[in-house]
Amino acid sequence: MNEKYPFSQIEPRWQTYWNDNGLFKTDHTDTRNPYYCLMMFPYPSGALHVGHGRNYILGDAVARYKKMQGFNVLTPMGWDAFGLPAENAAIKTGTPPKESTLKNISVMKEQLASWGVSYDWDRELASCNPDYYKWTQWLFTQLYKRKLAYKAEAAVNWCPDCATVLANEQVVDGACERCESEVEEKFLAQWFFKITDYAQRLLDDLDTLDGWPDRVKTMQRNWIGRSEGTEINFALVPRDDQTDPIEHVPCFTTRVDTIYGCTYMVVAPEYPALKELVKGLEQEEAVNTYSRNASKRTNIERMAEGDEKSGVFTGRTVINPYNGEEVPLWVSDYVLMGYGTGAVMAVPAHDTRDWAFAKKYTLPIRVSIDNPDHPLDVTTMEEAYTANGTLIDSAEFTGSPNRDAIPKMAAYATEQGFGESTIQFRLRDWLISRQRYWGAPIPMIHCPACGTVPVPDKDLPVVLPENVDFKPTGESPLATCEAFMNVACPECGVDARRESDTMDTFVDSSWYFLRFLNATDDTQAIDKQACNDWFPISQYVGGIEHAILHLLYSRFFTKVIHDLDLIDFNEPFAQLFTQGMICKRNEEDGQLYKMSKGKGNVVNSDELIRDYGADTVRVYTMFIGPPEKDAEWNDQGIEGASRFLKRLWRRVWEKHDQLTAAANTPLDIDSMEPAGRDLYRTANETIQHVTDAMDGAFHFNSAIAQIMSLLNSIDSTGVDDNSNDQHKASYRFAIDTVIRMLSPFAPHICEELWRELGNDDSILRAEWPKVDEASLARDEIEIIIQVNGKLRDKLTVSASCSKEDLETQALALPAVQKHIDGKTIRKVIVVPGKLINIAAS
Ligand code: ANZ
Ligand code: ZN
Repeated sequence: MNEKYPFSQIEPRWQTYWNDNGLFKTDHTDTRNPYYCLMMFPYPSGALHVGHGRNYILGDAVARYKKMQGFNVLTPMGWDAFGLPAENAAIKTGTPPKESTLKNISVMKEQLASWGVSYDWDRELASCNPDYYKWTQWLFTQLYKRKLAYKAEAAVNWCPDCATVLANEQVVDGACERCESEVEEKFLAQWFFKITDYAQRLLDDLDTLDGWPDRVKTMQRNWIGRSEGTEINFALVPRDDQTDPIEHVPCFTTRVDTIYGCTYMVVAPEYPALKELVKGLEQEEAVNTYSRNASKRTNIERMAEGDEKSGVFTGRTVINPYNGEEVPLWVSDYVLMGYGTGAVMAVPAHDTRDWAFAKKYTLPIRVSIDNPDHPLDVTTMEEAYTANGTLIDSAEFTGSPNRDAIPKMAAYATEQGFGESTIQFRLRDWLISRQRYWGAPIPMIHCPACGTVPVPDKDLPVVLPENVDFKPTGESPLATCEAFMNVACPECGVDARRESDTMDTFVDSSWYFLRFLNATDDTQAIDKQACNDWFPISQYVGGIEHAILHLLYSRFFTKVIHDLDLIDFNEPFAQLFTQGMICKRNEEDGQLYKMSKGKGNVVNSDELIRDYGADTVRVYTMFIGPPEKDAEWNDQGIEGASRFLKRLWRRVWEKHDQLTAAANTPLDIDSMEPAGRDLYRTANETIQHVTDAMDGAFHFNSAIAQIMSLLNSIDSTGVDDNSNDQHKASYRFAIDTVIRMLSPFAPHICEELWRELGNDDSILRAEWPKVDEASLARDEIEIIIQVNGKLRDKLTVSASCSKEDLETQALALPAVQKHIDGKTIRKVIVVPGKLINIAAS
């Protein structure tokens, strides 16, 4: 051992040791105390920086901690290797995606190793490998057979820059999530997964996820968007020639209570019957032009409340079934085809968007809910009244509080046969086809005779061909590859064509966590028994940006796979932890930004590890703040972590003789001198606090702070050759405690010191320290002495002082004597360790 902390020697040595000795390999057939700890698998986008590091270091610390607590910990790692980032990078550099992806994977793997982050690499998987996507494709065919995968013409979000379709979830404020170009709407035949069939289950089971952050559950609830409301048929006033394709225009409303205030109706520009409804009318051209233009705007723009409204009168009218009134039918793009029925009963007096529309086109406004405190006056109202109130001018419902009227009015619609209560979900089916190259080919075949036929199991995987021009054109690149496209129909044998679209990468990531239990198994997608033993995942760690997409799709897949009888559980992740981001201040504008290549504020971890060592980087990264919060990276901060580890190193080096001498001394509190006893107690208190901080919300920052302060106590207590054996033993205990508890954060230095102090086995197999309760008792305690409930004195006694003894001592105090003088003692109440109250009168 040398005086200087030689991190660059010890770190690679222990990394090799852990790896060679399989310390992170898990026998999953040993199901005692299973703990499945999973980090969201990364895109292999290139070198990692310290911002990424937080994620993996956090997960690694959890895994190491749980191992020391005696859990059989499973920590696998894989690569979300298909998809746009890899493909766009490949387009930029000209190297084929496969090549660049595999290269990135090996770079990142080395980086993870250099951080001392350890995984069971025997289970490694990459979604772009045929032995993985074979099973993604197989799952697709299973969904197809269950009618949960279907192809349909649909208005889709189209990113002109990426030249591909995007899922709704990938459109952020009307722009492509990846390249930020404005998203357009297109009509194309696309593949969908019927996630809407699972909407209610996805919603209900959120209530069982006690280990998830509330805000993630709320985001999922809002995304699923369940609305209870009423569907009401407005009869179409027929045209003279009776050529209408429909008799009614049904609308969905959550506010049937406002129906007597309905003054017009609006349909979406894409309303299927619309063209027919206006055929031959004077309004025909205006309506058709309007509909064509509306499709250029995104749903988000169209729904925005502040957005300038536009629309046209269709020339048709409909009848409000509650009061028989004829109201005009308009078309406007603030009504969306994808929600409800694509038609809205408009109540400008009580709905903000209807108000804006009615004002713009001077349509009538009629109040049907009054504000009991300030009666409304249409002529002076400045905005819609959206609060609750009492129904007015609403026939037999007049006078009812509006909320109470909703069920009554819905029941009335059912009675009269023109409507009913219904439930709407905002959740749409999941569009999974992509006109891109770097993805799992959709395993379907189009046969001129049989139609669409799934690729039989024996022909899977449908291998993604290499040597394809993968630059996006809007057409699927695979369609240009004749060798790939031509195939015999598996049912009738005639010449057929393969599906040329690939799958959204979110499909790959919706089931990978199941595959870690049988990553190399070529006989089945999922090992049911092993999954049943290990799921739900004990701890899933990832970014909040996945709160909706990945987590919702994974929950959906888990339910489908459950229904396919391939697993027995319904939810994949018992505990979810979403870590905050590492940010860095921009030197020019002083603003904090998320650390990213794009912002040019990346701190390279390789250099830091070279200069300070991985343990220092790890300790700083975990010390930077509560892990669920964003944190600011500060280059000076790392110095503090560095000084701490150097000090620990030096202490063990300096006190090596005393520490070794105490190796086999059994601890005996009673024969410790006060200083040794205090240190022993402090060490035990620290164990308690650190364990609490780790178990709760992974507050590793406060855990590390506690460990640092224990080292301070060690230093102020000190030890030397003249110290007695029990003092040395206490000192050794405190140092051992620091080393054990610090090892999840700074594993290399702790492993080194642990061995240096005479332990033969890895610190990973050491036990997490347990609190010695007996040590927590203070030697001397202060007792409050009251007479008739009033504080009269205090007494310092030994903690083991008996009740009787205490009473005798208290009664002897001059201050007590003074107050009981001449009185009779009625009762003495002793609250052990706290107070004595003497009742005297
Ligand atoms: C009349 C009404 C009066 C409404 C009122 C609201 C307030 P949530 O809660 O999100 O489900 N709506 C229905 N279908 C629509 C569509 N396809 N596009 C745009 N808007 C649509 O919203 C339900 C409400 O949104 C419905 O209730 C309907 O307007 C509107 F004072 O009906 B309401
Ligand atoms: Zn056929």
